[in-house]
Amino acid sequence: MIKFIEKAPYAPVEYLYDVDEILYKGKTPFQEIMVIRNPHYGKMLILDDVVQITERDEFFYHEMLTHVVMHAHPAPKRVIVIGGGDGGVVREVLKHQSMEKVYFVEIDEEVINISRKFFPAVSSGVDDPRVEIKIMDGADFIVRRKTADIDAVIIDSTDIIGFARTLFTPEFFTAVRNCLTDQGMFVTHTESLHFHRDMVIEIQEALKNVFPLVDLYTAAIATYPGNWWAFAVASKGESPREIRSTARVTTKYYSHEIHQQSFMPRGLYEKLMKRELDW
Ligand code: AG3
Repeated sequence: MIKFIEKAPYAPVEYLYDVDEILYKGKTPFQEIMVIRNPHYGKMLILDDVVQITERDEFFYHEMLTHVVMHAHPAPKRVIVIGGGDGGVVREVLKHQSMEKVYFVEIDEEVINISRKFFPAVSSGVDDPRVEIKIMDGADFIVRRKTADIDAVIIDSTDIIGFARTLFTPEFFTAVRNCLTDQGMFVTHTESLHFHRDMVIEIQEALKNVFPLVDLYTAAIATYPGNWWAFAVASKGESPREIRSTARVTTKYYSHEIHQQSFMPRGLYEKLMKRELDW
């Protein structure tokens, strides 16, 4: 049987997947795109040899990346999604009836096209009339915006290397803050607490230089290295731990209870930030 090996960025491990079939392989100016089928996970989208989504478990990541900030806001209307060309976050954002406008900013148009073809259940929202697709660098899009009218900015980038790095600079975080409303929320994935702990801490610290309130929640993602995946969330003062939205969305994993349980207990968070965890 053919195998696919992910050499996890910044982690001393490799993940070996059985491959039933290679469905697509192609190159864009930005990266190599591959779609394979695995007996358990179903179709898998792979960019530069790194697993991005699988049919079987994508909803854990997309729901947890999207719904925490979308429920911490009373009624989000205008959202910017950066990256996530597969459309998973856009699909989740559109479940909120308050939504009027989604700016979907993806640097590589091919990821959107391939996802439309191979992952229609994930990209189902990208052609919704409320969605405006922008094919460009997300950092440029944010820096050029001059109005503070966005309720949530959601970063769904590839790993924090290569071209995704521009989305993790102090300048970028400042530009994000400037385009958010007073109740606006920012969220990004920040890799794994096991393998990338320094990065998790550094992003928390960088956000604290820009935002009055910064917090961290986690979710278990089977196909990402380290599996215990961390999300950084920042706001101008409103706590993301609180649920303010009255929206009723249909999800497979996210719930209000999971929202509250996903945040890192304060004691553990303090220890993490002081670099005192001994594991
Ligand atoms: N974005 C985060 C992918 C990180 C995966 N890392 C890894 N496998 N080493 C996923 C995009 C899904 N919309």
